[in-house]
Amino acid sequence: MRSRAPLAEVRSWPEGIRRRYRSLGLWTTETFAGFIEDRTARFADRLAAVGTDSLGAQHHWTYAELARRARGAAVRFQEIGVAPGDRVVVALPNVVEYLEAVLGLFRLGALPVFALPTHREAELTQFCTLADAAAIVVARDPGDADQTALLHTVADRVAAHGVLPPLVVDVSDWSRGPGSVSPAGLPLPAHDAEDVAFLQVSGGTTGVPKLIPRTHADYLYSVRESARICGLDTSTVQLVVLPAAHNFAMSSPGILGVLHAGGTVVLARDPSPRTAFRLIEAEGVTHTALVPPLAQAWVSAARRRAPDLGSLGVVQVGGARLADSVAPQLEEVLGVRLQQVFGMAEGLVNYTRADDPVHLVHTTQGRPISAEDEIRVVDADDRDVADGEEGALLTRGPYTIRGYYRDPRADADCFTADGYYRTGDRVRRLPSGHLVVTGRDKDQINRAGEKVAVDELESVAVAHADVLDAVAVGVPDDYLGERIVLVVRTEPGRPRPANLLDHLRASGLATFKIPDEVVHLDELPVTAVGKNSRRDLRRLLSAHLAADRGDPS
Ligand code: OOB
Repeated sequence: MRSRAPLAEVRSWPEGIRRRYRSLGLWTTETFAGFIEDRTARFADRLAAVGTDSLGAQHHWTYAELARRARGAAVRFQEIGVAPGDRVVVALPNVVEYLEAVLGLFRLGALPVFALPTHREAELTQFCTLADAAAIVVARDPGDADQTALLHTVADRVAAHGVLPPLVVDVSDWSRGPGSVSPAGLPLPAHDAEDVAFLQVSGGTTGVPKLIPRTHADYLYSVRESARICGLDTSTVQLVVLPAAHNFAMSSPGILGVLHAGGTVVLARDPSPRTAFRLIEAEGVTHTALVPPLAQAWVSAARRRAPDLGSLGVVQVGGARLADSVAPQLEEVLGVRLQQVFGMAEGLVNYTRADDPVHLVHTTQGRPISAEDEIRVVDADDRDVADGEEGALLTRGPYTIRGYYRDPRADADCFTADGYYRTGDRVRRLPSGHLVVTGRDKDQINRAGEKVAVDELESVAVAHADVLDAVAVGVPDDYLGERIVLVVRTEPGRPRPANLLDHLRASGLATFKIPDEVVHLDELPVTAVGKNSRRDLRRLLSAHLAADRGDPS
């Protein structure tokens, strides 16, 4: 039988820099397994988590219960053959078993690979193959034939890459069963805190999403600092409406920040204002994190319904640019303090601070977590620009990766020779250190905070027999920030491919990558060297769409 490969080598920080982070006390010897044991013992009787399981039953778990379940999950994984060091793809919605499974994997010493529940065959195959995953964890819906087919397809595609297909672990059996065993003696995994603890997925600028290796030491540093900056303590009740596996919901300060501080995590199964407002009232929620479109949806729903949001103190907004005009409305209508968050799964996270002047909170995306975060804003030749001027954002620091997982080409493109990560974002830095996000260099669409690599979508579109060429562009949208418009060129005189959207769906792309609109053109604008010109296309589309709306030109 073929066996799983050990974790591949990852590009790490130079030894001198590692020593510096250790000696400054930023990196400690704490590992995730130790973190879980320590916090669950320290806060044993406090309420840790509230949410529904995948079959719809409500749960309220104390920290002691969470510890028992994490150990139980660790044993379940161990019994089916998952070993410390193995990678396990987690593809779960915001159900309580997510916490059970993830903490269980950490407790065992296996490495979660954090997929999103909206990822489909294309992405899941990529993650399982690249990570050589021992298992994939899902909440199986017995009535959903598509999901069963999807898991078979993933197994087949992974096998076609010469990799052992992952075992499928169905967490919906967990709540149905008699409850898991509680082995007191489960040993702590023998990990070094500077080992990789898990893999997260990048939004991706080229091809399918890349995997991001994060270590215990770097990530737990960002968790502790985030919890401190955001003022979390045992009285914090954090509502999680964004996908739990996204970096924002996980650690900015997110679920892990709350567990670090001894507060309560409330998982919302869906992000609608109706569900969220009900949970805020019922559970006395104090904090939550939203992407800009949700923030806007909450503001308009709150105007209509006047819910009781009295307990809610802070609403964080991040993942995409919040319009300056929405910021004051949000504070006024929801009766909360806004905190802007500009982060990335690769590392760097910026927060506006509680004592920042209002205009900075309303118009900037915050400043970095750490004095050790190195920020450069550069021109096209990588020369630093002056504060206040726009440029490309480069960064390195104690919790920003130095390389992706098994992707040397992406490493060459996305990191400078001296280890700075090229974020692909355009920013202005103010003298106070606050960053204003002004745009983006990367070929990516940010649809409601979800990132879509344009070339991934385009390559699937051109695989359709009747499509000669395709270009995906993000078109400004009042609600989504950007919506996905796919422009296709077809053979003149031939009928337009009617089933293009079906073709895209059938290819197994994540649901959020499916275009909002398809536009057919006989010719695509090209640059001087004959490449498709996204800029001209964007301009052409804006004019086209403005004309459709009847806007004055
Ligand atoms: C967060 O992480 P990712 O990895 O999904 O996406 C990172 C990218 C950034 O490079 C930037 O392009 C965009 O998302 N972004 C923002 C933003 N926050 C993220 N663009 C403008 N304004 C903002 N406030 O999205 C993420 C990770 C941790 C915390 C928060 C967000």
